[in-house]
Amino acid sequence: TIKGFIFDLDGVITDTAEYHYHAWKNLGKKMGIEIDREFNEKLKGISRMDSLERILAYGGKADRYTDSEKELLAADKNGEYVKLIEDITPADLLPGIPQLLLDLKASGIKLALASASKNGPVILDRLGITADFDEIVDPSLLTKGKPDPEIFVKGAQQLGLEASECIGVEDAEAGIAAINGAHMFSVGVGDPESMKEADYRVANTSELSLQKILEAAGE
Ligand code: G16
Ligand code: MG
Repeated sequence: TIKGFIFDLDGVITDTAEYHYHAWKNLGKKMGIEIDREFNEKLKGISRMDSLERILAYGGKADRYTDSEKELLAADKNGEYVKLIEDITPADLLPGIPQLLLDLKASGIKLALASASKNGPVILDRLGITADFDEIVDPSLLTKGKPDPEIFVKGAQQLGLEASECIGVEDAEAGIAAINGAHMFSVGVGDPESMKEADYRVANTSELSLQKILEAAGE
């Protein structure tokens, strides 16, 4: 039986994926690297420094900057991102998420957050849903980021549950790979092509229904 849901944050609970995109796009411009939406799909769920490395490799500038310059570039991007998330309110919960959280609570299913974002706890607070989560995986303690399963494995451990008792929800290719690698049932939100590895897919969060997900997972 399913006893836990492990959620990605950006692009699933709220649309901060869009803010990450804008902040990376602007940083890319400063470095002479054009970031479009297609390439941005490869950044979703990827940690801040790993994202920067991917962008530099994509722009053919992998060996152009020292480690301390890269730290400054990542801090520059985060500075813009932190400004963009300042105005988040509970109204920024994506459609379908408030109802899903209510249904999960009514069913006694425990919740964990598995976000690669170091800004995750602040965003949950601004959305007013910190108390809904039983556990938050601290991304600074991970040895490997998504697509490695570690963040979802830890989420289940923190909830005191087996992987087979948990469902993971993601909007990123790397995130679905991480859930599948943790041997959990994966729910993918978004473009069918990038979500093709998910066990169950919806086009957007408004289609997320606890009953349908549990049925799809064989409950
Ligand atoms: C998120 C985003 C990524 C971002 C990462 C790190 O992961 O999808 O684009 O690079 O967090 O965020 P920060 O720079 O705030 O630490 P997730 O796992 O919530 O989708
Ligand atoms: Mg995401």
